[in-house]
Amino acid sequence: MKYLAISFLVILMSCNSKKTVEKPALEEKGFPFLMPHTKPDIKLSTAMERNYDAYMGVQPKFNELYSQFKYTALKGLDYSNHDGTITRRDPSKVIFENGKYYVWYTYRHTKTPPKGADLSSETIPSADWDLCDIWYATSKDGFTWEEQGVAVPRPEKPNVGWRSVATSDILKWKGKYYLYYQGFNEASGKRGDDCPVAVSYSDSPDGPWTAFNKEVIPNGGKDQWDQFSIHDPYPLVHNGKIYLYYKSDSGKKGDLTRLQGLATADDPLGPFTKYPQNPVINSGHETTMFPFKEGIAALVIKDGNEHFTVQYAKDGINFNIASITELMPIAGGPFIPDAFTDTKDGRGITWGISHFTAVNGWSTNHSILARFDCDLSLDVDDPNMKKSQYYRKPEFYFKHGLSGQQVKRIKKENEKLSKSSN
Ligand code: AAL
Repeated sequence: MKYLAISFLVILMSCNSKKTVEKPALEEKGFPFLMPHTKPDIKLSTAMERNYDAYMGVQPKFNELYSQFKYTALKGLDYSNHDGTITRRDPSKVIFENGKYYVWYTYRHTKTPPKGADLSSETIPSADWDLCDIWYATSKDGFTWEEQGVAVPRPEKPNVGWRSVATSDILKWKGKYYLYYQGFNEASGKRGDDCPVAVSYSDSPDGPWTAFNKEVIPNGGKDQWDQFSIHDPYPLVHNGKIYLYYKSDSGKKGDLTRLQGLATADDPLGPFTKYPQNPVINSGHETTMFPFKEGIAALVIKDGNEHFTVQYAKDGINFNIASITELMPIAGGPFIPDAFTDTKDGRGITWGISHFTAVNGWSTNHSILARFDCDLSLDVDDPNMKKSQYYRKPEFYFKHGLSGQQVKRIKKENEKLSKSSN
């Protein structure tokens, strides 16, 4: 009986072995039908090498630093029927204190919309961020906001920022709060959008704020990339220091280059040391940064070869493209719970406040704040934010139509072609 069972088992195994069809060897080792999640051990093209080496996932939906962005209009803020006399723009990062969210922003309330540097005066703004103060608002949910009023007013002449204080960002350091902002000492646009960075500090996010009344991030030396403007100050705590990222406009008026630099300090009031190999990001404008894993991630928008990319630097200095996306938040100020914790395990972001400029056209030029949502977080998995196709109706594309000059150029090309064919 025992032998009968053994022989039955042998026959069964041999049948099974006949059933297993030999896997066809990858004849020419071609790329497999199902994309491997780890780099396959076959010869790859440059593009496929990059797909495995440069990104955190083989497709956007697996890439923690890829996301779409969704937008929501804020409730609670008045814009005087969008007549251009009130602007709110360039929001700070969002923090959560005293059971509510806080955001600071550039606030302008002037009798007219901006009229340009030549027509500006003590009451007529040259630009949307001229003759501004820093105001703030609070919220329980991040959608409806209650304006609290002025945080940092323009100081008296000749203190730094007497013409306008704009584009602020918040740092919490050893229990105190610091607002960094652009301090304009002339109307923006006289020479260019020229300003250093100043700072005010407080024991409470509700103030009162004391102005340091000195340039805390000075302009660069003559002919340096940041000689005229230190914009978009953006402090984080990293490697036990204050890492303050900033942008500068360099190059000729009307043909500006925007680059992102870094200055670090052990004390919020400085001295700040600029990174010797500045700029650290070759593109961007109002660049948003946040701790991610052991490094720093950046939302790089609008200007430069690498605009509309999410970038990452393990050391917070050497940035590489981590993903390519679209409809990114403009001047995004995210809610970053670990912005100031000197984390080595940055968890990322899911929402924040951004802005839209030139709302309602240039004659009533002003900006509004809005909320953005995304999934650039290690703690959230929102497949709807990881899609790579945005559908837009044809009308959206037709709004981005040809200029008169482009129509003329095409007409000339057609005439030239028809002449040459006669
Ligand atoms: C913004 C920022 C800075 C510039 C101006 C107001 O988007 O880049 O703040 O100075 O534009």
